[in-house]
Amino acid sequence: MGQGVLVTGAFGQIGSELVSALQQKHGKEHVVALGHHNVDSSYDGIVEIGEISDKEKLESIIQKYDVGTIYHLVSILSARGEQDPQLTWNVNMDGLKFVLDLAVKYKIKVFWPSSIAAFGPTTPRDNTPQHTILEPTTMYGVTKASGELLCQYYRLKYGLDVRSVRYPGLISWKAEPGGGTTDYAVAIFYGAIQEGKYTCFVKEDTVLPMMYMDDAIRGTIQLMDAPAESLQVTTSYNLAAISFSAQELAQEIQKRMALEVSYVPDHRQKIADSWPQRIDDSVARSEWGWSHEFDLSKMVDVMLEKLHAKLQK
Ligand code: AKB
Repeated sequence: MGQGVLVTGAFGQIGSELVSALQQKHGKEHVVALGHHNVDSSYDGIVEIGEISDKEKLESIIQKYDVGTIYHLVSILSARGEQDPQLTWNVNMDGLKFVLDLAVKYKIKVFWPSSIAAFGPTTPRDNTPQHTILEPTTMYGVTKASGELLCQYYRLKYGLDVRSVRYPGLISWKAEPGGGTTDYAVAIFYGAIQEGKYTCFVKEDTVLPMMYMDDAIRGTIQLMDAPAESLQVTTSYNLAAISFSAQELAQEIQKRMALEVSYVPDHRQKIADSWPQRIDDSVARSEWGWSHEFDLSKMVDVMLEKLHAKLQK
């Protein structure tokens, strides 16, 4: 297997943190960050610029760096996806298909993120089981449910080693998310620190599954390191950490600083209402040892500390 590790969407919310973890694990000389317009100029490592629709470019990168593993993160998220469903399908599905085809050709191991968005209003909302109904009602969710099946197909048909999790809303301070429904759980920290107030675009009693980014990165790498024989799920693993309402998050911040929150639900409320509130991730816990470290209180502590420092610079 090639030593190179390619990360697509490398400068997005997950990519910015996954790339540095992978650099530490594999060495900077083996990790290639593929971005398009939003490349971080302070980034220290190998960068390639290109669109995920450029299959030839992707293939030349694989050859140039002897890529043996791809973390394919490029994705248009749920709220933005509703503004341009066609683009969302093209980016999310065509990009994935290119990556899977090249992975078969070059015998590459693949990580691809699914999401709680693969679920829909007919899915049990509490303790959502690993194997359940996937009838998403957003285009983003449609690409996640379809992507899961496509990955499974490549695994069964071509023996491709492709691994995947259903991420909940991810909370981080380094790079801001963009175009997602769970973005309020990050934006509220910026509002708190910069203005002492925040207008939340979902109702106060909206409960969604969330996770602090460090847990997500650790879990992702842990899944990729797990022995193939221990992995029985052929689509994507449910992955959970904490579930809280928008109001519970606000109150946890208010225990530490002054914050005024108003709730003005917009079109994203409907998306949030179509997703589960709590996920049962016991299969991931038993098959490859997943466990989270950050509860709500610890996550709020670290978010406030890190963001304060970042915004003061
Ligand atoms: C979104 O809100 O679209 C994403 C997700 C849950 O996949 N954060």
